[in-house]
Formats: sequence, structure tokens, C-alpha cells
Amino acid sequence: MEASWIVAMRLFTELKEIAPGAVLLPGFALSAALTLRDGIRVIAKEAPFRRMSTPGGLPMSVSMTNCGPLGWVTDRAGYRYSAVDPVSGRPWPAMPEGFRSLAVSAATVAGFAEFAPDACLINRYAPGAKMSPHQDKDERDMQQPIVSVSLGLPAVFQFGGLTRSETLERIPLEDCDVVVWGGPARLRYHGILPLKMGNHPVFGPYRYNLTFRAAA
Ligand code: MD3
Ligand code: FE
Repeated sequence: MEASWIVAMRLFTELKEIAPGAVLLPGFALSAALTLRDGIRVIAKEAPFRRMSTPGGLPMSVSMTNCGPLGWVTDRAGYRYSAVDPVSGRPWPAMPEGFRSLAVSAATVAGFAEFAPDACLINRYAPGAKMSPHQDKDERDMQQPIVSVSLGLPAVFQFGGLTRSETLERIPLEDCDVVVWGGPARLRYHGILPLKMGNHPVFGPYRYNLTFRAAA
């Protein structure tokens, strides 16, 4: 990205450091919301949302799909990134340029100018869906951040430490919030409490979360 654009973006982007390495950009995805909704719709036509199984064999409550060269998958064989959608046997849908540029802009403003995502996991939460505390450690380079984009219904994010036993802080995540998780925050435990019922004017009865990752 051109240097003068980065300087200009820093002037009008609110940055909140919620922890060392974790930068919240409130509402950063607002101008992209309809593009994201339409993109998710196109991606889900090609690679439908599905509830994947954990290695233990239980279905996750969150429905997932992916776009980009690699997609995150889980089944009896474990957690991994795959270039093909195991449901169709075909490559994941391409990452729309509007998705990629949003994530790269957010990472750049937060101090990660070299971020080059090759995977975008799309999570869909219906009321009651949750994500138990876990670490994201299936990516090759932990120096690269993860960029998360929250869309639709609000959720309560749980933020722990580098071990499972540490206490979890609760952080509300709202529609169009973007968070860049890098540096010392990259391997912290995190989760999402069960989603409360609601209706969002653009995203309906769901919360979506996009996570952009440099996986390979
Ligand atoms: C902190 N997703 O897909 S996004 C996930 O809202 C995941 O769907 C949650 O955790 C969701 O793996 C949380 C916020 C998030 C994403 C990745 C992180 C926080 C993170 C990686 C490291 C530390
Ligand atoms: Fe995660």
C-alpha cells in the first residue's frame, strides 16, 4: 500500500489497543458491510456453510465455510488447512478483492504492513452457537497476525492468556468491528459465548465472523 494512503488512513481510523498486540478498529468494516454480505452469499452458494466435526467426532455449533487459496477444516483426522473443500472436492471460492483489501488495510493501520492472507475462514453463529476457548496454532508463521471482522449480531468475546487455566476477560464485539491479533496476543486463548437471539437489518438472525490468516 502506498505510504501516503497509510498516513491518511491512520488519521481517520480509531485504534484501541485492547491488549499488547491486539488492536480493535471499531466500525472499520462499516463501508464494506454490503460488499461483505453479498460476497458471503456468493461464496456460500459455491461452498455452503456446514457444521464440521471436531477430531472427537462432535459437530461444532458454528457453521463454517472458507474462501481463498486455503481453507480451515476439521474432521476425525484433525484440524488443518486444505486447498479443496472436502464437501465438493473443488478448490475454495476465490477471496474477493474487497475482502482481501479490507483485511490488508486493517493490518497495515495496526502496524502489520506485510500481511498477506491466503485463507479466510467464515464463521456463522445462529442463536446459541458458541466457540469454546482455544488457540489458533494451525498456521505456519506466528509472526503474521490474524485479522477478524465481526458482522451482524453482537457477541461476547472471551480473551484469556497463553495457557488454558488463565482467567477469561469478556470483550463485546459489535457489527463491523475489526480486530488485528498479532505479536504477544497471537497465541492467547479465546472464544465466543453463546450468541443471543436477535435480528440485524443487514445480516438477519446471525453473527458472521471472518478471520483472515496467513496459513501457508
Ligand atoms: C485471538 N473465531 O475462527 S474472532 C476462530 O468470533 C475464532 O468467530 C472467533 O476464534 C469468532 O478461530 C473469534 C477473534 C479472534 C480470532 C483469532 C484470534 C481472536 C484471536 C487468534 C489469536 C488470538
Ligand atoms: Fe480462534
